Amino acid sequence: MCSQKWPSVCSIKWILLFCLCFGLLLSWFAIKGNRCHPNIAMPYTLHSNSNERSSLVNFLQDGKLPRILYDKPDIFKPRRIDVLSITPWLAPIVWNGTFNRDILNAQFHQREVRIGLTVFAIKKYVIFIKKFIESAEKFFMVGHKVNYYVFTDRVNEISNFTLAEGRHMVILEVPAYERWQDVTMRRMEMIRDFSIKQFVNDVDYLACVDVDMEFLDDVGVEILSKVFGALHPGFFSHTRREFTYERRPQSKAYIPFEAGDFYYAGGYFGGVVEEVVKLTNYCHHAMLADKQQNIEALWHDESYLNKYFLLYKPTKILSPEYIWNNYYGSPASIQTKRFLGVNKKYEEVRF
Ligand code: UD2
Repeated sequence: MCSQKWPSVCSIKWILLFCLCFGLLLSWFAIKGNRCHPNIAMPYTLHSNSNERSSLVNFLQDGKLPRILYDKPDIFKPRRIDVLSITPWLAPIVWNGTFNRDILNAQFHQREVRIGLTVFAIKKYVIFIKKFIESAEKFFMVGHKVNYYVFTDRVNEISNFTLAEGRHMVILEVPAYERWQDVTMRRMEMIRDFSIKQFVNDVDYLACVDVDMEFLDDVGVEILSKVFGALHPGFFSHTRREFTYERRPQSKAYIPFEAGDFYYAGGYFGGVVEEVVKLTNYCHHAMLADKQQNIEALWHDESYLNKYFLLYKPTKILSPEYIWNNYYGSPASIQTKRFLGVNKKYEEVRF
């Protein structure tokens, strides 16, 4: 029972209870306010007044920080356990299921990156360009700014393509070397020279690939890094000794049996333009030095590329999904074939 004296003990209890409830209500509104703004996650405590706080909110909105919902990465749940997804020098190996392209796209869109795709269609290889470009329009860097750099000796045989917004084709007329080996090796020299005089002004990244290929699934910004290469589909599960590196010590491409990380495909490398200049310059000079000694490396440009990546490790490696060939079947680890070799009869296209 309450006594009649004011303020009685009972009244004080009621006042305290009221204050407690009011306090709880205020805190609930504060929490709800913060949660409503996705860029300020709780328990982010802002040690600022309301003016500072609203200017931070404006800053975040002005920066157009993306609002993407995605699962939190779980330290104890690797996305793939059947394959190696990081090298001993901490370069990611890109496999299907290991990345979220939405997050990557948002990051690269913020930087408004421009990507160049170099491809050579010399002599009869011009027949491959149509399928190559049409499939690239469907799957290569969709939504980003892309320049196709088509090197050819047959300018008139390159048809007009309808390209999506922000995508352009640049046709570069170059000489055709007589031997197919020289055609494939001299790509290094030409990519280097055009990178220095043109690409460096046009694009941030380059991807340099073979033309007798077709895109079958998305190839996006997940491939981009300072310098990247791709695992050759025929050797990703092989031992060092089985790699078809150049084994003659006289060659600049020489790699002894005890060395080597992976066997990289000659038909896929890239990176920021400055790094592509270093890579192609190295390979071209190594090839010229060998030529003076009358040596041609076993797998031409591919042998020099493998030597380069042994000495200067790539900062990202693409799994063979990115350069598959059905000749190697369909192993379980290859969950998708993003870029596939077109069947070709060598005797028909090389001569
Ligand atoms: C492998 C490599 C290739 C290169 C070559 C060296 C892959 C998928 N391919 O392919 O990059 O290292 O071995 O021997 O890793 N080209 C022409 N006209 C020609 C000949 C070649 O345009 O007359 C261009 C074309 O872009 C072609 C590329 O050079 O895709 C490589 O030639 P290839 O495809 O005949 O070489 P291949 O299949 O032996």
